[in-house]
Amino acid sequence: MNQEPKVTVEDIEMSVEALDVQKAADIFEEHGCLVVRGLMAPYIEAIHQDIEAAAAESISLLDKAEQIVEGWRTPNGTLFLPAPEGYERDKQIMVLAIGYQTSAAFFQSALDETTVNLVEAILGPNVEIFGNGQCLYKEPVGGHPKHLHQDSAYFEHRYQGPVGILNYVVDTDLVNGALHVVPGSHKLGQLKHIDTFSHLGLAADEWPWESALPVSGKAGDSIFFNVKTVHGSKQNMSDKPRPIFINRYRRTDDYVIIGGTTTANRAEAEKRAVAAEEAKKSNSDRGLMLRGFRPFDS
Ligand SMILES: O=C(O)CCC(=O)C(=O)O
Repeated sequence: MNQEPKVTVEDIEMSVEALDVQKAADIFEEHGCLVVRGLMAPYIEAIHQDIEAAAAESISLLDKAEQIVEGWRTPNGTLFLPAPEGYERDKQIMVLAIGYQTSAAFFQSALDETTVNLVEAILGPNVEIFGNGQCLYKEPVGGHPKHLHQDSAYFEHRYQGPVGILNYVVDTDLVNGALHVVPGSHKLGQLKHIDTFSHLGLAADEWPWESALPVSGKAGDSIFFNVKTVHGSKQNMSDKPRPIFINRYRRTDDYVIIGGTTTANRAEAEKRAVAAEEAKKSNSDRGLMLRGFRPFDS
C-alpha cells in the first residue's frame, strides 16, 4: 500500500454551516473518513481549559506513577511514554486522563445534536456511546508519534464497530501533529499489527506515511473515522502541546470480540475469542443511549 493517496482532503470535507447529512454519511461510507470543519467549535474553549488542568495535575503526579506494559500510569490514570532526548522531563503525556466523568464540557460535546444526526445517518437509528471519551495530548518538542494503525487492532468489533470522531483542540498542521488518514482502507479488513513505540501499529515499510493523507485543520474541526480506517499522526515539533479529544459511538447491538494493546496480549485475546455465532453482547458492555431504543434481548 505504498502509493500516494488519490483522494484529496476536498473529497472528504464539509463545513458545519453547509452540512448535508446524507452526503456526509455517503462520504464516510465510501472513504471510511469524513472531515467536518467547525463541528466542535462551541466546545473548544471549555474543553481546552479542562485538558490543561488535567495535564498539570498528571505532571504533578508523575512521581507516583507506576510502570505498566504500555508505559507509566499516574494515579489519576494518565499514560506517559518516554520523552524524546533533551526534553525537560524523561516522560511525556500520551493519553490524558480526562473523559465524561471528569469534564462536563467533554460530555456535552459527545451529545452535540448535529454530531448525533451525522452519527445516526452513518450507524442507523439505535446508537450508544462507546467508551468514556479519550484525549491524546502530544507534548511539544518532539511529542510522541502515533504510528499508522487501525483502532480495530485495539478493539475489534462484531459488526460495523465504533465511529470515532477526533477533534482538534488547537490549530493543527504538519508541524504539530496533524492526523493522517488512508481513505478506503476500512475496506481492507483487519490488518496485522506489530509492536511499536506507540503500541500496536502497522509495519512502516508496508505503510509509510506517504500512503496517508494529512488533514490540517483549525481548533474545532472534526475527523470521523471507521474503526478499520488506517490513521495516525507524527511528532509534535512545535513549542506548544497539541491535544485532541475523541468521542466514539456504535450500534447498540455491537460489541468487542478481540481487544489488546500489544501483539502478546492481543494474541491471548484471539485465543479466548468465542466463535462469532456464539458470542453475545454482555450487559456490562452497554453504553449510554444516544439515539433510539434498546429492546430487551434474551
Ligand atoms: O493523537 C493522535 O493524533 C492520534 C490518535 C489516534 O490515532 C488514536 O487515538 O487512535
